Amino acid sequence: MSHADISGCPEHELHTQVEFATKQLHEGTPETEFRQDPDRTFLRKFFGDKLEFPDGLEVEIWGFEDETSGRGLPSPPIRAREGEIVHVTLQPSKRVHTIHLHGIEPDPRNDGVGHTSFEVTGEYTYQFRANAGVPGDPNEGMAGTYFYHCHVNTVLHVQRGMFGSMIFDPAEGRGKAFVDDPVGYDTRAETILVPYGVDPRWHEFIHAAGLDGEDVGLNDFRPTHFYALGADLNKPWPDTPVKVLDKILATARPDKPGLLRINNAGYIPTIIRFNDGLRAEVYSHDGRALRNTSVTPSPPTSVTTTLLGFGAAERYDMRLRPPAGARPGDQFSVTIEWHQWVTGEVLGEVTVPVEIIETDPISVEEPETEPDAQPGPSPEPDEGGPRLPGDHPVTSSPRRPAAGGGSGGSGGSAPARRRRRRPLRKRRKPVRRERPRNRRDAVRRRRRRPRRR
Ligand SMILES: [Cu+2]
Repeated sequence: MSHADISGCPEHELHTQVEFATKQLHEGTPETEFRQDPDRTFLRKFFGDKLEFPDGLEVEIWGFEDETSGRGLPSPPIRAREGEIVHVTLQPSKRVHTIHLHGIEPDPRNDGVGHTSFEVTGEYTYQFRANAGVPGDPNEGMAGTYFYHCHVNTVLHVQRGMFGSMIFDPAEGRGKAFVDDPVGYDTRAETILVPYGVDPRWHEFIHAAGLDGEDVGLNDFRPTHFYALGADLNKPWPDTPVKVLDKILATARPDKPGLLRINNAGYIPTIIRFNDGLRAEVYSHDGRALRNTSVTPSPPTSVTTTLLGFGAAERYDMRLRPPAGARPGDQFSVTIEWHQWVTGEVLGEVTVPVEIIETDPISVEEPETEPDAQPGPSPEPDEGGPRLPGDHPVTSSPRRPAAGGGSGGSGGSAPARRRRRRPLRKRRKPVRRERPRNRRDAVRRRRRRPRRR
């Protein structure tokens, strides 16, 4: 490494990593070094406000808002594509904060870890390029789900609400989860779930509580209210103050499954169960696709489960796999449990319904199909970016079970809701099937006809 003479170099002009590491700012409003033209820009302004949760809890939340999001929890997502240069501009308001781009590992200036770089007073633009994936390469590619949060007095500021999710798509956009995703997903059924529990006592602390060495109780996190935060990622970010999931969407098509991204924002052990025969095919952990690295190139792999355990800030991405024979309108559910660190006691539980959306016909495993029906229209190719609500109507259920907070029932350590053993069949709809492609295919299909009911 070349010699760097830092004597006389102003603190805001530390050009090399050596200079930066040896004479960094403690706090300030530095320029973004090596600034490039961004492909995506995001503004994150600090706010502090009392927000009301669906169960009536009202606590002061600190968070980030952009030009249009309003003050809400979680903070709006950051979403970009592999290969793009991303700028995230933080305006911390009165006190110092940072944005830590958790799991991305940019250079120290742009990582947002305050005590190893700087805390931001007036404004700073974090810059990074979303690392592009290479098929079969476990060391390249950023497509996946990440967590961004303030890294000043971190445990307190994150609990206060200074967090949001980051999602990176492969270069071509939504529809595939990563560069060589062998399955892809139905973009109409993509959901982010952010488990979060509130310890109301922590929402009374001041900005720097505990930093001077006094014991304010930051070693004692006792959440009493629990939420399935999150949103349907195919719709504009909700404008409700506290965004709780009232449902998660899935499909009945194995070749075009629904996608669930889970980004844990809690501190205590968190268990997620998939109920009623629904299973999670996990293909990514902490923003990295699972791969079989015993061979090169390393093909993608996955693990199918009905149970997932989470630590703080941990992410799992999964394809939702309902049982064979599931149909549009069927309902399943996902249950989040928060466990006491030591005793393992379940402190809180929230169940979110999972709903199967209408999809185009599928040519297998549908015995009640009318054989002469014409195929329906194909789904439009996805151009990336959210669609407007209404573009893709979602089947709603008149017998929807209690939502994970959407109707105000998510708070507190409510008694466990009973899980149905069988999925609830709302209604039966004729499922159209593709025309037989050739005579052999037609014969094969006719043989199945006696199974019709
Ligand atoms: Cu902060």
